[in-house]
Amino acid sequence: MSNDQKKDFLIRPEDERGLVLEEAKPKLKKPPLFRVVLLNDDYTPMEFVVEVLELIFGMDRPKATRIMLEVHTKGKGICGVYTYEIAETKVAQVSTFAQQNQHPLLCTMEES
Ligand code: TYC
Repeated sequence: MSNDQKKDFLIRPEDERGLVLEEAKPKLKKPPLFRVVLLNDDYTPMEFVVEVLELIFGMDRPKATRIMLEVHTKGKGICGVYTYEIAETKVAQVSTFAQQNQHPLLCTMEES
């Protein structure tokens, strides 16, 4: 029997003590992302939409105005991309704020 064959019968000290450590597998997955989308309507004032974009999505006035006009002309526009719970919270904040001010503004989310 060769020396290599003999080695196959040896129990390594760590196995003998029932302790086998596996190498850690880094398995963090990126979370799914969701676009928060604002929809156009004929009644919500432009100034109110700009305020929503500033207050809830942290945009400065020039960006908020640009996104509002994009929604106004194209029918919808993306306000931001977030993980599920943050997107859900943004949608709820927009809806609550619009209802409190009696505007029909609609906001939805879609998976990116
Ligand atoms: N279309 C609206 C108006 O003319 C303005 C508006 C813009 C409404 C964006 C909703 O998401 C919206 N007053």
